[in-house]
Amino acid sequence: MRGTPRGSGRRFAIVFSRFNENVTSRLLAGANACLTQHGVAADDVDVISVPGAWELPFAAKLAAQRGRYVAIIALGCVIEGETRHFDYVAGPAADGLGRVALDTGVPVTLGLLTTADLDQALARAGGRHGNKGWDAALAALELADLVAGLGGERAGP
Ligand code: INI
Repeated sequence: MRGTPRGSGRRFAIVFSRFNENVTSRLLAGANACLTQHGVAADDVDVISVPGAWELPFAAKLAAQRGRYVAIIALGCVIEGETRHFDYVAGPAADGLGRVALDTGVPVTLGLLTTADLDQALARAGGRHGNKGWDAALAALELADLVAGLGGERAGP
């Protein structure tokens, strides 16, 4: 089985980190463009903004607990600096987002860039390596359809 990215009538949340906003705003544009192109109405997308990637799992959990979204798209950008802050933010943010999906049953897709420098990040936010916001939105569309097909059916007790 494979989900089809059908967006019409489906409601999505985007959890959006403002840290490195010159990059994350491009991820957001990519995610929104992908959802629109696949039939999602603008009114069916809620953008929940948080200060940094560290806060993404918490916001994603709040969104999942609302029970109104078929999937959640997480967008952020962690750039390696001179300190070990990167290690304490990037891995836990990604792990936390995965845990939210498994704990709540609502798909959470990962549009979290973890790069060595700004150039690498921009290249993946609408540059020569595509747009990871678009990719995360496409994965959310597919997973939402998979949930509708697999999760919505119960064979028996
Ligand atoms: N948050 C990011 O999203 N990206 C970063 O590169 C980053 N760096 O490098 O520090 C970052 N830190 C902030 C963190 O996510 C929290 O918002 C902050 O620690 C407050 O809890």
